[in-house]
Amino acid sequence: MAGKPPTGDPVQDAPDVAAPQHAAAGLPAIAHTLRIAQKQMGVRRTALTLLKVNQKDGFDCPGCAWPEPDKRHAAEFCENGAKAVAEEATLRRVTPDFFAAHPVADLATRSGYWLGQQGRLTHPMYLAEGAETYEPVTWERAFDLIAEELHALTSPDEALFYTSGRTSNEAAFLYQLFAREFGTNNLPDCSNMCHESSGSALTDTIGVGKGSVLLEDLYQADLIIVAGQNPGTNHPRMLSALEKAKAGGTKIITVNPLPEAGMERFKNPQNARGLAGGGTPLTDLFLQIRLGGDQALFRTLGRLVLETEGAVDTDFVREHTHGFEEYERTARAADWDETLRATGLRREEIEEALRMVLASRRTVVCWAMGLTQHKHAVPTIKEVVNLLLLRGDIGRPGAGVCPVRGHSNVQGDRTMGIFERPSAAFLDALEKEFGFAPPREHGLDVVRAIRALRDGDAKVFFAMGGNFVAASPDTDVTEAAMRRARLTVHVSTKLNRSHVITGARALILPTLGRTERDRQSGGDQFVTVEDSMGMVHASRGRLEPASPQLLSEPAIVCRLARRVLGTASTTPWEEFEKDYGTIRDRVSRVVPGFEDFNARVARPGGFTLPHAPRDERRFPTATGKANFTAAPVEYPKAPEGRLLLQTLRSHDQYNTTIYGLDDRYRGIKNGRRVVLVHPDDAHALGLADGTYADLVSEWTDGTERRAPGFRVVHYPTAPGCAAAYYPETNVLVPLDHTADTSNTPASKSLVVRLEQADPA
Ligand SMILES: Nc1nc2c(c(=O)[nH]1)N[C@H]1C(S)=C(S)[C@@H](COP(=O)(O)OP(=O)(O)OC[C@H]3O[C@@H](n4cnc5c(=O)[nH]c(N)nc54)[C@H](O)[C@@H]3O)O[C@H]1N2
Ligand SMILES: Nc1nc2c(c(=O)[nH]1)N[C@H]1C(S)=C(S)[C@@H](COP(=O)(O)OP(=O)(O)OC[C@H]3O[C@@H](n4cnc5c(=O)[nH]c(N)nc54)[C@H](O)[C@@H]3O)O[C@H]1N2
Ligand SMILES: [Mo]
Repeated sequence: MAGKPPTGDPVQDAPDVAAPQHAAAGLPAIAHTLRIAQKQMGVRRTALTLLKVNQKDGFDCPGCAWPEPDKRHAAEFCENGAKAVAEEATLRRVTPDFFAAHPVADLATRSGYWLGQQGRLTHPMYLAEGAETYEPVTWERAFDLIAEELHALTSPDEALFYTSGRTSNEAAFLYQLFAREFGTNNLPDCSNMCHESSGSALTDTIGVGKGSVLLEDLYQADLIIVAGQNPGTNHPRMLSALEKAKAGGTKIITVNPLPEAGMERFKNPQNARGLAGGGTPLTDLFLQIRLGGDQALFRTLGRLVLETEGAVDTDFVREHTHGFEEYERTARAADWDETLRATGLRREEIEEALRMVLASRRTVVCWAMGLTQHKHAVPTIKEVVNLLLLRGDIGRPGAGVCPVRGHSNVQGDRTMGIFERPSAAFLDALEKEFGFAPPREHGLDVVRAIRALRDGDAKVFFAMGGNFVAASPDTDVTEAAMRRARLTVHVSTKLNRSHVITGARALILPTLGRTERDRQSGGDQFVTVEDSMGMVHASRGRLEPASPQLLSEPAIVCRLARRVLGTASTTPWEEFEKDYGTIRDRVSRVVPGFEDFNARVARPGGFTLPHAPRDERRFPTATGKANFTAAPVEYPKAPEGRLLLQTLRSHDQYNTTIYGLDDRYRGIKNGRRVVLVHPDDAHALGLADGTYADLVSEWTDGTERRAPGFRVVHYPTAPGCAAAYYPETNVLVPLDHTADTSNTPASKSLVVRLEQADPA
């Protein structure tokens, strides 16, 4: 069973636990970075590579999607960005000899950590039907095999084309074009598991599914609320922005069940105060909320604003919004008892937050997975919007919504058309530019794609990056579904679990990473990306590719498209492969905001995409106004003797890529199978610190899922709310446990019981 720790693995998961820390970054971060980087890359390559991260002539950091400030430090550099770079620029290699020595059945017993640590993939590899090992294959043969399986399908909708969020704009644009010329909108992506709830909520309420602030706005804000996000680990460069904002007098409210070190105090490695001194305290008010209590919190803040004389921006509400009366009626009925139950907060804490909201003339709300991965994620984010609308805090400097994206180009991929539910306008533009009739019927997202594989309705699974099997919910169901496929194909840089849980036939197609030079017959190429704030800029790799066999992602799509579509396609795939500038010319005619793409991206720093609510207070919604909404308040409840469990990231991982076994800020060392439990809950359950327990999730249909052998850690989380790392706990997330509307797996609120177990 997938929930079991892998056995054939030399890695020993034996957690050591110390007290959590209260500050992030500082000298230990630099020391830790250099240790990991030099282990992977050696000293010289470490220095050369890390100097090029996020520089104007360098490559975009494959870490996170946080934007680069205009004036860059020589090392605009953060610990976890450096780890992401080291992971890609490693000198270790996974060659055909490696595969010959390791049958797939053996690889399937290894941990994701071990697989990733083997190094970069060097050759296209093929696992034939019934074969025990992957064998090297030529690129031509690989494309033939894919074409053969795609042509054998009864309908193009039996194929799935997944994307992870590191793919460049150019590759993403070609990939969706290929899928649609082939005949399907089945373009599930990691966003479906990530910020889909933000996209849904923002599209309905403000008309644009993206954040409405730029870095400058954070510096100008009077108040920044950071809810459901752990930037110290996942967006470390955001801490520099928060530090700068604080220096200008900004106040910060943090809303989180966990006291995360990064939000407590930041020791900026870029300055002396950060390195030697005590650092900057960031959070002014910490609201230690129960999991999923945010909708109730924002609803009550809205109610209190409504009840305060002169607190509502009535001009803005009258001119720019729709649905105020119904919202007002609903919000005024919000009741303290329910709010306190849902949030676990004290009334005085919420009243203190209200005072800070009222004292602020410009408020920004930032959030990430703590808000998006709940059953009621979409209404929760809409409730954030309600509060901002009341105060007129959208579409003016220093104020707005700031969903902080994950993967470095996940936002750009969506802009380029990686979406299973494309707008008619986008399809019309494609049709006009390329002269074919794109399919109009909507395609499958991640959860529906898994169901289609499970039920035999999808037969070919193609992934442009990512680690679908490990990142998706309900590991056992997902793995069984994947094994039913006729063919699974992964365009990848590193070995991962998705390469060893395969369909009848499988291919691994190795590709260039961000850090690597991309040479085509038309000369050296660069690609472009869009960050979390809608800024588009170029990314150029400098390192020699990990192997001469690698093809770039755009080249892979172009060759695949030519082989699969043949003369049926009049798209100039050969020209696209030669010169990515010709792809950008097409993008500029299909995607709004990209006019004159090549010229504008040539400017240092790139350009900012238009955003109607931000730029002109125009709200392209169905009503033509910004919409207040009035959904009933929901929050997750755990029966007696059960806890709510969130699945989250440690400090030493990038999603399913594990860099190491430590979670420094939380005081965890040398192990990942830990469950953080409030001491009162642990005592009530009779679980001493250091005992081992199985995590058993209970689902409404009566089924149970088990992840065995987690070390219980007494931890200052909100009472009733436990935490454990993803992806080890994905086995616990039922496939049907998803957010309403966005269909995002609700990975932050599982009902679990802890069963005492013998130590592993
Ligand atoms: N180093 C590193 N960087 C990364 C990643 C990585 O794995 N490693 N992943 C990237 C990706 S794809 C993404 S999407 C982002 C993820 O960035 P985050 O969203 O910061 O990632 P998580 O670890 O899932 O953390 C969720 C945070 O929300 C809190 N939280 C959980 N539930 C709730 C809730 O109900 N209410 C509130 N208010 N808070 C809650 C948790 O305690 C935790 O602090 O990071 C990106 N950057
Ligand atoms: N339980 C639970 N599940 C979750 C989450 C959670 O919080 N809890 N978070 C969800 C979120 S927010 C996300 S975004 C998803 C992540 O889902 P994915 O994006 O699918 O997963 P990653 O682990 O980021 O993918 C890592 C793999 O990408 C490949 N790769 C890396 N760089 C490149 C590149 O440049 N090109 C190509 N082609 N391949 C590359 C490598 O082979 C590596 O093994 O997981 C989701 N799953
Ligand atoms: Mo994500």
